[in-house]
Amino acid sequence: MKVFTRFITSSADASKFPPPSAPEIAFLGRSNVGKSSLINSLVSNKIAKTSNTPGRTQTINFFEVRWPGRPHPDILFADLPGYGYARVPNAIREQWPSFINPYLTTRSTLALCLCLVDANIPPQKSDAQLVDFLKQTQRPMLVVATKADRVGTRLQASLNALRQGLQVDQIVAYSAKTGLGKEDLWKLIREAGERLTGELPSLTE
Ligand SMILES: Nc1nc2c(ncn2[C@@H]2O[C@H](COP(=O)(O)OP(=O)(O)OP(=O)(O)O)[C@@H](O)[C@H]2O)c(=O)[nH]1
Ligand SMILES: [Mg+2]
Repeated sequence: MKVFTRFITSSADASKFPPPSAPEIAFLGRSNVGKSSLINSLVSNKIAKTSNTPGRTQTINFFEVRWPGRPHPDILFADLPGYGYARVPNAIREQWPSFINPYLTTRSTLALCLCLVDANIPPQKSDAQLVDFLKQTQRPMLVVATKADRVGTRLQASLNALRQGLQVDQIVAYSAKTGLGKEDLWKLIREAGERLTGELPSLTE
């Protein structure tokens, strides 16, 4: 079954975020790790702009996701600007504390923070910092290892290294190219949404 997706708004200013409504899933991670590609893969639609140029997404882009036949959005996706890329202009790096930290700490409908890390590279300090920050905020969080299609036979070893380096119990391996992990991740997203709102309709009906 296909979900309906629609871009809602793009904002760099906490006062202009859409009013909290459906449970929200935040996509976080270093520039170029595959945040926008992951959103597109989940909804089978090229709705979020992807690019080979790191730092392309510079505001929080909100998308609504609606199951067929439902009157209101079931879930919102928030595509956040990437961090940790040296060539991202200072102005953007400085925005992190001013609007991303408040978003992560105060957004009432934030149901799950997906922390994306590249499955092909060892744990990075900036990723560990984000994971630690989210642990402190006590927001529900899940690490997703992206671009798993490129890792080949080293995947398990790579996931173990990430789990250890980031000090987390669970990592979902994902490939926007092959769809690996898509079913598992949707299940975890739905469960996170349901913790806020009660039961969501089945996607496989
Ligand atoms: N092989 C492979 N390439 C991927 C995958 N996901 C993303 N990419 C590629 O990685 C690059 C960056 O992807 P984006 O989705 O734009 O990354 P982003 O995290 O949104 O980047 P910023 O918005 O700049 O922070 C693009 O060239 C994608 O095609 C994947 O699962 N497999
Ligand atoms: Mg992006």
